[in-house]
Amino acid sequence: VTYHEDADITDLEAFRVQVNRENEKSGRKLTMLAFLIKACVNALQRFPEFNASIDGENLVYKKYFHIAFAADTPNGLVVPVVKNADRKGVFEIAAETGELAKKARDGKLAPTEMQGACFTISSLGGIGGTYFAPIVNAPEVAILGVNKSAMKPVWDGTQFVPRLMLPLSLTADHRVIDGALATRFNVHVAQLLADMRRMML
Ligand code: CAO
Repeated sequence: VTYHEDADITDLEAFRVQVNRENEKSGRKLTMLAFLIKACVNALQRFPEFNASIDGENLVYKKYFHIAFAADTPNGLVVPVVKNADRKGVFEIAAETGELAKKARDGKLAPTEMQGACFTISSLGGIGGTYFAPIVNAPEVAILGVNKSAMKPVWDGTQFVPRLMLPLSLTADHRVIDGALATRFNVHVAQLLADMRRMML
């Protein structure tokens, strides 16, 4: 089943642009994908049911956090893996996803760089789309789809204000994850993206 949520990334995107401007000379760059990976790791820690895989009749809970991301290449879709993403900062993750995506496009990914993921993110945000229903990358039990953020009028209780909204689509295997839990996971990810200070809570 796929569950949809919009995350208000107005402040996060402003922060990302500001930090990238500050680091222009060093060549280091933050991407929205890196923040998404960090937010998902936090959500997997909060909701361990998502950090699991189905092995025959057994459900295996993972204590590590390997996050896969879909990469579009001239030879089709490949899914490289950022290992131990919980132990890496956003700059490190952004650099690693950049390197893995380049290797993927060049057809140079080693099999070990595409194995062992706990959870997958499929980001079409650089291309477009409003929402989509990604298919779970078995034996994982959930995948997060992301589309292009857009400025939308959001009611703040007094007036409509323009906010940058990021569409999230979480597909979860209903044999393992109920709808209430999936929606809690989505809400948590959206809250983290709306205010990254929540990562410290
Ligand atoms: N909303 C709006 N803009 C976004 C965005 C989003 N959600 N995500 C990225 N962008 C912007 C980026 O900011 C970037 O602009 P700047 O260069 O000005 O910063 C631009 O789009 C290009 O981003 P990108 O997509 O090249 O880079 P990325 O790090 O966001 O993503 C990767 C890397 C590998 C995920 C991406 O290149 C890719 O291959 N996406 C396709 C995945 C796919 O095919 N999924 C479907 C699989 S089937 O389920």
